[in-house]
Amino acid sequence: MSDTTKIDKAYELARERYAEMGVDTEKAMAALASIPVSLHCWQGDDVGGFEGAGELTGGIQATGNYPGKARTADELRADADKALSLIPGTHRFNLHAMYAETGGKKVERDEVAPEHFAGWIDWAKSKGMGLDFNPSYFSHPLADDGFTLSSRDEAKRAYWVRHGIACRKIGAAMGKALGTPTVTNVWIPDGFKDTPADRETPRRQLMKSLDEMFAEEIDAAHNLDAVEGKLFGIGSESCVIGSHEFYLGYAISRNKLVCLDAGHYHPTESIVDKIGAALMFVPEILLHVSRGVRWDSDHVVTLTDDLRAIAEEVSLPDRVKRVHIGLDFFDASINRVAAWTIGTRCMVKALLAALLRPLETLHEAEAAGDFTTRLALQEELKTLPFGAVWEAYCVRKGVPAGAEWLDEVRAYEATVLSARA
Ligand code: RNT
Ligand code: ZN
Repeated sequence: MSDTTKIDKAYELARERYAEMGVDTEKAMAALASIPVSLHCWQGDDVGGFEGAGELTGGIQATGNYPGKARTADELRADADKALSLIPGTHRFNLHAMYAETGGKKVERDEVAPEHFAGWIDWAKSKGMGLDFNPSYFSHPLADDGFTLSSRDEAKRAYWVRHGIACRKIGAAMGKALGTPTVTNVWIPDGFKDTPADRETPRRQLMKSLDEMFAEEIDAAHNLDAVEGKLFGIGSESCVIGSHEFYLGYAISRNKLVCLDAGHYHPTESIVDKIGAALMFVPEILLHVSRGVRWDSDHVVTLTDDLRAIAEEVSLPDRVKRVHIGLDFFDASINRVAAWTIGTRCMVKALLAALLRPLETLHEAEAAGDFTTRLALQEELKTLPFGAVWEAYCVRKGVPAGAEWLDEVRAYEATVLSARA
C-alpha cells in the first residue's frame, strides 16, 4: 500500500469518527486553508539583518551557533522557500527594517524606503504571499543606551520617530503592491535595568513619539499599525517603558492593533485569555506566537497545551479576520530551516485541532451549566484521530505528511547550507 493510500484510508475512518461527534472535517480543512500564519524572517539568521551589525542588542538573545545561517537576502529567501515548501497552506512573511536590500550602500534607518524592499515584494508576489513589517529599534548605535522612542535625548528620539514613519511607508507600499494589508509592528527595547525614580517621563516621551509616528493617516487596506509590549528584557529587568498596560491603553485610545507576544508576560501567564478581552476594545490584534521557557527565551513553538488554547481562541469564526497570527522565535542551536518548519507546522496543527471541535455542542453544554459534558467532550476530543486529518491536509496541500520533510531539510543542508562558510 502506498503512503498516500494509507493516509486516505486513515482519513476516511477519521472523517467518520469526527462526524459522529458532530464535526465536519472537510469544513475544518477549508477553514484552516484560509488562515495565514506570518513566518518571521529573523529565525533564518538569528535576528542578524543585513547591515553588518556585530551584535544583537535590545535585550533579546539568540543562543547557539548551528552552521549555515543565511547571510544575504537571496540566501534567506532560498531558506524560506525551502521551509514554505514543507508547510501546508499559503502563508505570509514578516520582515524587519534591518533586512533592507541596499545594494551594499549604507542607508540610515531613518532613510529606508520601499525601494529597499523591492526584492522582497517581488518574491512575495511570485508566491502569492502577503508581507508584514517591523521597524528595527535595536542593534544600532543610537539604541546603545537602551532608549529609543522614549529617549530624553531629542536628537535620538527624533531619529527613531523618523525611522517609524519611514517604516509605515514601507508597510503601506508592501500592502498596496500585494493587495493585502501589511501589519507594521512597533516593538522597542526601552527600559531600566534597575529601579527607576521616574517611570512617567519616558512613557510620556514614548506616547509623544508614537503620536508623531502615526500622525499621517494611512489607508487600512495597505497598512495596519500594531504596538507590542513586554514585561522585561535582558538589561531592562526592572521597568520596560512599553509595557502591556501602556500599549493596551495606547491601542484602545488610538484605535491601533495591540500585539500580544506569548513570551512577554509573567512566566505562568498565558496570552490565551487576553485575546478575547482585548478584542472587545481594539479593532484587531497581532499575535507573536512564541514559547518562553522560564523566561522570554523565544524557543521554537511546539504543540503545547498553551499553543492549542491560543489556536482555539483565534480560530473562532468571528475572530479569524481580526487576529493576525505571527510567529516570533529564534533558535540558533538547530537547523534554522527546520526551526521554521517545526514551529509553523505546529501552529497550523494547533489551528486544525481547534477547528476539529464540536463548537456548538460545547457552547450549548456550557450555556446550560453542564460543565460535566463540556469537560468530558474536551478530553475525548484529545484522542480522536486528529493526526489522520492533519496528514490528509498535508497531502492535499502537496507537502510531506510526516517526518519525511526532515529528509528534504537534511538534503538542503548537505547541498546548500553546508557550503556557507
Ligand atoms: C522582542 C519582541 C520582538 C522581537 C522581534 C525581533 O522581545 O518579541 O517582537 O522578537 O521584533
Ligand atoms: Zn515579539
